[in-house]
Amino acid sequence: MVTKLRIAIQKSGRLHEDSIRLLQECGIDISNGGNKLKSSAANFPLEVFFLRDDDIPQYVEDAVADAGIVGENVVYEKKKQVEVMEQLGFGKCRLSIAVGRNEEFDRKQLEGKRIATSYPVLLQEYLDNNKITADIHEISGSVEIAPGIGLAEAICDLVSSGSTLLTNGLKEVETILHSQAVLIQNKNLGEANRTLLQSLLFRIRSVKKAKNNKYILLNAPNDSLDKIISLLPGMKSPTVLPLATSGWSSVHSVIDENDFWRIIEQLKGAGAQGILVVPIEKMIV
Ligand code: PRT
Ligand code: ZN
Repeated sequence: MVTKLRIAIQKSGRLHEDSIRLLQECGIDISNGGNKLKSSAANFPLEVFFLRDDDIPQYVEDAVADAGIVGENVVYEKKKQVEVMEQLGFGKCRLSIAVGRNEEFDRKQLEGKRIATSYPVLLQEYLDNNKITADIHEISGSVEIAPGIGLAEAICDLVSSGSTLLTNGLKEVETILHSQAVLIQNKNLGEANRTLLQSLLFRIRSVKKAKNNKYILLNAPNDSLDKIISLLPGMKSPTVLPLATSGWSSVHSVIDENDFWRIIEQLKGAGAQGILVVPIEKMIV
């Protein structure tokens, strides 16, 4: 029997599409599930299980799936025996404490208060670390309405844009955890599946690296080449090709997108013209 890597992703919800997209960017063809529980990739020995995100760490710990894609918030709340392999750069949010918009806040004011949350384990850790005793009310959804209906004085919930807090008259006062989607793996993978997962991870890292980098092309007068090359070190060193117009060269390199905005003025100041910045699909370093 051919070995297949089994990976669990969210069936529907905030991480579903980005998880499918990441696999597709890794060159892996899978349908997005529909009503199915699982789907096999056409061109990689991979089977994808579609599950509720909360269940993914357990399935990976139990080796029903070899690996999974899930938020760090879920991984650290569930405390399952799984290994976090890689942050994936999507599903970013934070687990925060929020109180009524008009309340003064000091950590110590949480003492003896009721705090509503779906993350009792992470909240308890935060309270213990800060030597606060409070009453945790675990609720599974719509945590943000708890203060308004008199169930709690504070909440501990995921925040991304902050608009849910705003519309419920709350303000974010403490961040307990910064979270994003991660790739997790079973701790006792067999040799064959470990090798397959390493090859998937290699692809994921190439895709991630490509996203942060851009291919840059520009024209430069030859007497500025030293300066421009020092600004654009690239993967090894830039490619420099002569232009048809004498005294000019074309310089090609790879640049971190954030660095581009920092050095653009210096490139122009050094005489660079016709600067093009284009996306890179995969980057193997
Ligand atoms: O059905 P299933 O159990 O699989 O899904 P779910 O409903 O439990 O999870 P889902 O799809 O809502 O979220 C999946 C994961 O996305 C979470 O575990 C986080 O890792 C990540 N994520 C990123 C978020 C958010 N951003 C987020 N903003 N998860 C939830 N929210 C909620 C938050 O709980 C609050 O209700 O969005 C609201 C706040 O958003 P803002 O933009 O108003 O601040
Ligand atoms: Zn869930």
